[in-house]
Amino acid sequence: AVAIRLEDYASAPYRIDTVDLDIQLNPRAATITARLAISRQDGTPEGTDLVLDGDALELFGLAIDGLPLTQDRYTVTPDKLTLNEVPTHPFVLEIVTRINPDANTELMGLYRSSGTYCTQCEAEGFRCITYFLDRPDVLSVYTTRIEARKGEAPVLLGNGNLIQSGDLPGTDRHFAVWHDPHPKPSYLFAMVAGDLAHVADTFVTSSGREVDLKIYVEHGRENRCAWAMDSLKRSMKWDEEVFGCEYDLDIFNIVAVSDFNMGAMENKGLNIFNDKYVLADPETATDQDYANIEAVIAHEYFHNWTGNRITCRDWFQLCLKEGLTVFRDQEFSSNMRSRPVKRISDVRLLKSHQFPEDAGPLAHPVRPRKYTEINNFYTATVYEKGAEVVRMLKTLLGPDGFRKGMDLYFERHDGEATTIEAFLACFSEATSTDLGQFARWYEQAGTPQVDVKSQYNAASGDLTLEINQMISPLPGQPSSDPSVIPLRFGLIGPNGDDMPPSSVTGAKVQGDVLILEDKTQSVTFSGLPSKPVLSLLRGFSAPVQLEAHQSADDLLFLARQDCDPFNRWQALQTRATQDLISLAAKAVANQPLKADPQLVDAFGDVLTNEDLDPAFRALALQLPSEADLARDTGMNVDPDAISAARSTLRKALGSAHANAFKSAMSNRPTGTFSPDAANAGQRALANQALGYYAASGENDIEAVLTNAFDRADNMTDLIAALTLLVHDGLPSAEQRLEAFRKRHEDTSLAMDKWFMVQATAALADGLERVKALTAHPLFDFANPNRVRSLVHAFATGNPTQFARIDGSGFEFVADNVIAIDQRNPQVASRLLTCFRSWRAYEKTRSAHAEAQLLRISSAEKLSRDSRDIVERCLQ
Ligand code: B3K
Ligand code: ZN
Repeated sequence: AVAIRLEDYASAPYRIDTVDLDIQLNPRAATITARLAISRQDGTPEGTDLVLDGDALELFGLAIDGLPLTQDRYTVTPDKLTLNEVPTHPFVLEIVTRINPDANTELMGLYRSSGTYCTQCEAEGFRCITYFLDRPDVLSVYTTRIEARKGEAPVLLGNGNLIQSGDLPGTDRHFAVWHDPHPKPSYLFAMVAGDLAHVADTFVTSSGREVDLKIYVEHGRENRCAWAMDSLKRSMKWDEEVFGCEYDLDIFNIVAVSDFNMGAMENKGLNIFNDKYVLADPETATDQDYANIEAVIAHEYFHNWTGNRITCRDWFQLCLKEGLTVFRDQEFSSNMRSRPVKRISDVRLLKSHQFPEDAGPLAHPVRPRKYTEINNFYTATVYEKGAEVVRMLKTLLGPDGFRKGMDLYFERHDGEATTIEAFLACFSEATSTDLGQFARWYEQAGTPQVDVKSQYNAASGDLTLEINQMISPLPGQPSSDPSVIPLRFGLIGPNGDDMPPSSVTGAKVQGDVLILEDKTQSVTFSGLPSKPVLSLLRGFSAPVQLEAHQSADDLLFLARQDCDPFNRWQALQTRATQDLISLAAKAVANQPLKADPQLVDAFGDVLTNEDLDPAFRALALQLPSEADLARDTGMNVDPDAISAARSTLRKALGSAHANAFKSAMSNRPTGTFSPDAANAGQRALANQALGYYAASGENDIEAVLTNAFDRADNMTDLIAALTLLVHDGLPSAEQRLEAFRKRHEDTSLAMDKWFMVQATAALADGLERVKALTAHPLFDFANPNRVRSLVHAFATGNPTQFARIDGSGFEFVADNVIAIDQRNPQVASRLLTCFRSWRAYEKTRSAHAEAQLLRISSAEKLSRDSRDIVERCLQ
């Protein structure tokens, strides 16, 4: 496959001002007639060929201004339709194509999910429906006529507003015509047709327009939409209040489908969602599910301005809409919930997903410069690191400067397909700031490592920091230039209060933020009467890996005293990570393992500190994951040793604080279930405590867990108890798994959890259990959620079984990649990324992993998606 490069960008030679689609739906043969109003762009020479994109289409008709084209006027290849002798004046091109929705297993373009016709066009799915200039800088006004059998699809939905509908007399068919007045790229096109129920509500915008809101679901699921609807209304209000963005159509529709390659899709006025991010009730959804629904509903809604009104010029600019929109949804959730808790959760996600990506063979800049398959670039780097870059911009410019830049961006680029340069120029002009060096955050891959050594001079009262930044060499990036790093700091005095320095030299300072710009910098704080404890990178003010060389005592001091909640959390994590990594090294050397008693005490303090928010305590009690520890170990990773280290500390904590955990685990919210942050936080702490009690060695553990399972009245508590029973391999696990299955077998999203609990059990026969589950009657390779809940969950959430020393875990996942790739390349290539850190394993495991990657790469008929990932992994 050929690489597409940013430097080769050229605008399209033709424009398509309007698109009229007529879609005749039938399960195995849908006929699409597209009428495209085409004209030459200024500067395009007369006679330039018109080259349209297509993907596995059957062409049934081709006409220009009503006259059928003779065969010599065009050529068709599997992915292109080329017209020659193109009229010099504007013309209408009519194209008739036929596709088979039922045979579409890739879930790109037009397909059916449980009988409902739906579409997915981002990034390049529109070309699976008709021939088109399928690129984001071609903006057109769409009118869509949909026709289907009335019994099969009583509901017909398109983008924009419904302008006409009716029955076709003498037939069993009916139709609807939708018109979207906003010019949009083809990737935002959508249609849905099916037998769906809906819930309805309204929202009055700031200028007083009433918008009809509807959420469409399969019949019988209407009572699980309330939270999604509530989240939508809160998002609409928030975007008006915080960004001045008002909704711009009279209708906003959401459709939930059960077969979807990713989370959701922001099609103009017609968002299509994986039902996992819509459906919730206390019986089947966890608190985390509720929080995710709130965030994804907001994210897709926010795209209406950042993505749809202003879109990307080309796919290299993906972070222009994604990073910015993730930042916006993170801010929304922070306002709805606890800001520190949200920040800690987001940073956990960044470090566990993005940092490893950025340190291995799949590393790429936030704005990549080349790709062979764009679907492989919907990554944690583009999304999550992209959001961090926007957050740093806000830190550097301040809230007012940031808002000025955003306002200018909306004003200047509304209705355009634009670039990162244009985005940054708005901030630069609005605040008169040079962002030249800042732009490197978009250009360079890799996580900057920031090393800080400090020295206090008691005689002068000076504290001097020697600060170094660097990015380790990466494939294709042997060297790098220094980044602008906003480093939020505090200097904490012995009583726990921040000590303000009288002056700072050696770096720019804005309030409590040091702005690092050079590879090495020496920064001096003066006027400090005693030696402070340094609190650096407060709030995780930049996506860097900080090494501040702090003593164990200083870290424990910060964990207890820092006024910045993020750093309080981070200090204990750092301290625990150090201890766990040294325990793992002992495990490798077959030495006895014993947890550090000081650390055990520090965790006890968090548990019993009633001044802290329960949600914060729940997070602070959570040990770094095995994947986090593997990442921080660097090379020669032995997952068994890491697991042994982690269970040693868990047991030590459980037994040292068994009584405190026992009382915390029974402190649950009472009364009617509410998914709000306060109630969810209380449940999180109680279940975290239950988990530690399960590790305490007390003799009533099994009774405590079965009791927790049996009396749980919501999914959060139920799945927490079930997870512990299964993961600890307790005898009553099987019976409770069976009870769960009986209760929830008709609820697919709940059964995903049942599969996932078993997939992530680190038991000696974990792999055999997962293999057996692939033959379970409820397992279905065609359903992406089910595949993710079993195979993907195993590969990413069961590190010891995935990386079994005999290589059988890798082999199982590789078998699945190869099999799934035949039907759904996007799901397969995503699964394949679980091998990306293969070189970091100790040599036996890395050899097994390499063998599997080589086997995948030599498989016959590998998709472009999987081929791209496997080749980059092996490079
Ligand atoms: N924009 C979509 C993602 C599309 C993925 C295409 N492979 C959802 C989102 O980020 O909001
Ligand atoms: Zn998005």
